[in-house]
Amino acid sequence: MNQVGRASNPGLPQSRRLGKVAVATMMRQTDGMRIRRLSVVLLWLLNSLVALLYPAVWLVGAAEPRPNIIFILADDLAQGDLGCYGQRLIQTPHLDRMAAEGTRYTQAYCGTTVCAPSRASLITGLHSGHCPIRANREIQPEGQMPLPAGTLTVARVLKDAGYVTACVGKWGMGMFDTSGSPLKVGFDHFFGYNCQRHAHSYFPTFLYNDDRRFDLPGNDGKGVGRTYAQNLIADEVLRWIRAQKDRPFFLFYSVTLPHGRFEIDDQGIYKDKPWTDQQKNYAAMVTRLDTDIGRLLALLKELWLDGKTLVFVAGDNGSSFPPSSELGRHFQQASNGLRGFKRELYEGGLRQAALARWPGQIPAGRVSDEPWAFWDFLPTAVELAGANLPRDFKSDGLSLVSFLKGGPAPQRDYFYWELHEEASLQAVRFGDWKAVRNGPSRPIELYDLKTDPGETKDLAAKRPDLVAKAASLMKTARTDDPNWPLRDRRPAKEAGGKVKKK
Ligand SMILES: [Ca+2]
Repeated sequence: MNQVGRASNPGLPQSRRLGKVAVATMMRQTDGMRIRRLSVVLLWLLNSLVALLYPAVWLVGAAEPRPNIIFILADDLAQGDLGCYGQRLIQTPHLDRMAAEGTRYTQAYCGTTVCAPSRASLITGLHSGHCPIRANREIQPEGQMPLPAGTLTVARVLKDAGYVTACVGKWGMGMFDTSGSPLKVGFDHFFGYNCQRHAHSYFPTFLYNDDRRFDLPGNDGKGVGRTYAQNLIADEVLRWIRAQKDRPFFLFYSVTLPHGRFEIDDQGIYKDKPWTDQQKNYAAMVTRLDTDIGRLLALLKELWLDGKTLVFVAGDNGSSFPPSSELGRHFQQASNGLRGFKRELYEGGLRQAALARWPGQIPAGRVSDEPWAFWDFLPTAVELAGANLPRDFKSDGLSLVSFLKGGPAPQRDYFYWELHEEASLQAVRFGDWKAVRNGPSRPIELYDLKTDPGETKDLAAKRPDLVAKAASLMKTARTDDPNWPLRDRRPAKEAGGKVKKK
């Protein structure tokens, strides 16, 4: 074919050039040679036809390759901490670029507004009216109330579908010797803090690699030390991704930044600012989160995994401090124009910073104000992985795959949340209506999020019909669980939420 090609007219399209020269050449040959040549040409034409049709065959006949899935959950990150949501004093260039290269969501809802139950909702595909963990429930001396044996998780579903899975960062849903160990609910690998209280220190005296504890000499667990834990965690994330680059993987990167205590090994670009140390530390923690996510995104590019990997970034609950606090006043980020923060079920506690990036699949630069929630993640991952769910399992969520790729958000009747800290709080959103009840004996408050996103005007007295609907949903959207009775005050024996390890 090369010889034929060189003799042809360069002005003609290659197929015509080849055909014309091939026919002219044949006429100079003997009959035997003509037949052989004709066979060659026919074979060439057949090959060309197959080559032309091959992409269509591929598109119709083969499933799309399954993407890697990374969910980065930042602890107590507020929407307003990030430049792409309006922050001006704290630098987050990588996340801002991620938003420009992907989609930014303004009404992405967490599971509920503290760490453990928000995570539990994310990984079980259940809202907090069905989830087995509906509060932070402490176990002494280390760990939190474990996920019950047999809990279905997104990690288990993906692992069974052939994904390799890891959780790196903080866990908070059961120590290694319980049914809630990350290594028993579908993760092949764990690295970091198992216990949430332990994760309050950024200079801990030890961490875990899988279930093996290792010491960090030179750390005292009290705010000073030689090893900043996030540095090890960020390095482990990169090491693990590198090791898995040839097979589909799911990474739950549960970053402790920027949760208090506000500790950092280097205040970086904020060192010389005329701010308090706490303000410098907080800004440096958010920027470190940004830098470490930037390292992860750069590695995906280096490994040519960029177009094969869906990356989510989200906060796990609203800001941990009020707008009137030292940090809130300075950074003006705690509520971002919304009401409430962590531990409350108003929008400031529930709406998270949330970005999704998957080049070629998720539209770049899109900003969506359509609501979705953490319990949608499991069905989304199931669809992307082509995985199957057990027949007797029903997620409260809906797959977001079409929405992520630029379509409308899936329609649903309502979103539901509850939280059991002091009182049992409940909230429900249907359409643009939002109802909050701060205890079973308290009145239901009603807000129109379309005209009043800051939840300032309680319309309950004007719309008893909607209050009745909310009351009905607060009853029917949940299942009773002896661990989580609806009550107005936590009994004194549970003060601090502490339970001795059995
Ligand atoms: Ca949190």
